Amino acid sequence: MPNPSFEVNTTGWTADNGNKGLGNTSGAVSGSTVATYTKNTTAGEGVLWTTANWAVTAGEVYTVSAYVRASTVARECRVSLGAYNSSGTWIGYLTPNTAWDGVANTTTTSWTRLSRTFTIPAGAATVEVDIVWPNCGASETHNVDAVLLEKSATLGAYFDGSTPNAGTTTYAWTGTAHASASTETMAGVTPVAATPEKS
Ligand SMILES: [Ca+2]
Repeated sequence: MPNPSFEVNTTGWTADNGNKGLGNTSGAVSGSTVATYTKNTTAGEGVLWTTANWAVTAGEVYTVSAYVRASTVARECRVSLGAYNSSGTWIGYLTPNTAWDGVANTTTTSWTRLSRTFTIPAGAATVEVDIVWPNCGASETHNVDAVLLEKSATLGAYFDGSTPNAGTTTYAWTGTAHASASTETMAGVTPVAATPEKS
């Protein structure tokens, strides 16, 4: 997914019922900056979500994760996938495979990693990533960093295209750095040269 670590800007993300920005007041999970979500002056649901969405097929399994931290007041937060049908009509948040997985109370002192695994249901054509504070206080600020969406049933370590290569595992952006998807490639075994046959 594009812009998972908020190192350049907040392009590709939309703040509902509040405003988005960049911050780094207490350190980042990945890189040096994080996204800030600041609720408007009315308490209620706050959402930071990806403006772009991704084509999916029924039966596919995805795991989405994000690191969240409260700036001022600890709050319940969840990471989710929201789905649209083939006409682009909002279906709603998908039901996670494990109820309540991925929901936690944040703290102001450390990062909490939330994750949820979803099987794409029939009728869903695209999904977006949603970071949701269901009961956000007025004017509160919360931080998000290192968002990962993988086509996998298991939660892996966060990476993006700027993650330093490690051994034979390499990382890259599929396009412009921080504005495209990321790849993690593990080098295959070098083929053994065939032994020439005697002629
Ligand atoms: Ca970051």
